[in-house]
Amino acid sequence: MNQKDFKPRVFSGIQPSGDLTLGNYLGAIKRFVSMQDQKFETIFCMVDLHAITVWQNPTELANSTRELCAGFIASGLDPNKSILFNQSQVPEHAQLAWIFNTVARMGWLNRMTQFKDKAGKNRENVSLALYAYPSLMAADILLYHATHVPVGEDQKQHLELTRDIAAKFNHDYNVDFFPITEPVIEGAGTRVMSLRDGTKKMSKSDPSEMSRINLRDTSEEIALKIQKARTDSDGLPSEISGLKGRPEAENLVNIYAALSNITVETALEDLGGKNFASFKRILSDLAVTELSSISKEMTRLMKDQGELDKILRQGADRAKAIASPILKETYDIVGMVR
Ligand code: AQP
Repeated sequence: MNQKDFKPRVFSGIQPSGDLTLGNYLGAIKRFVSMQDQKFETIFCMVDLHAITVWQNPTELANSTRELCAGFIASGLDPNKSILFNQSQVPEHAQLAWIFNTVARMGWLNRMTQFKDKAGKNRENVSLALYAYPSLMAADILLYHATHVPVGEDQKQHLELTRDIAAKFNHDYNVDFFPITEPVIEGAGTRVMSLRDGTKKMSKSDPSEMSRINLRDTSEEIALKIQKARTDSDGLPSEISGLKGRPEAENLVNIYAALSNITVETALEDLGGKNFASFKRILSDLAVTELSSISKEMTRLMKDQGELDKILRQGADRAKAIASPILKETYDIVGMVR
């Protein structure tokens, strides 16, 4: 089956499940902004239906959704250029996810490492929705016939599943309807690790506050967390090979490169030979400069919740205008009478 020409369209989402981290910023938002300014049509979603796959306090969920919207805008996403909305305002996401639940195989979902990590030993007690999460994620993307999905490295397996679902749907119904999406996982920021353990992902839900930098941290908190970040006893190498087997050092260099918009190679040309104390001072100045302006702007935007809600509603209307005909056509293909 030949792939027809799908329009280059970017879709990505973030869960309003807590404070945004430097991982979300470098792995996702900063890259969303750069794609917004390229040739793509861009759609970015606050995926509240995903967030409730684990328990969320309703008041905090609403607040986190608005705060995420403020974070998007403060980081440079422009609601006039990109479509910004929250997922639950476009019910077509859940409708397409149900169709995809019939396409995805249990064996595929059983292999998802994010489910295994999040469920841990509590497998019998987690929600059914947490298990079905990747099928909803496939629906988020394919509902817009998105061709490119910028995400962090941790989402790679879910994107492969999205491709499998699209291919199986197209095959089963003998159509060329859903595009085979390209994951966009490039640059130094796609895998930001915990500041306490360089082998663990930096995550909103890590119980240790010192493991992550939040976008809303004060300058003092950012500086303290970087100063206390775990390192080893060697200095910084001038070449990438010198970072091998040193996950904490590698992580801090990656963060430096991603914040400076340079490659790790170029970063090491500047940093090689420095000790961690002086490198951490440079890194913390860099992080404070970039994040404090975002945080200030978020505080300003959060004062006008009516305006944020309006942006989300208008974004949802624009999203629905794309999604609704694609869902209708899907229903026709499947044989639903309407
Ligand atoms: N540490 C990270 N490094 C690079 N990218 C990251 N992303 C998340 N953490 C990192 C990227 O951010 C986007 C949105 O992620 P999400 O909030 O929807 O879900 P998540 O990946 O589960 O993020 P968290 O912080 O780990 O949330 P919790 O703790 O609630 O599960 C994605 O593109 C992701 O790759």
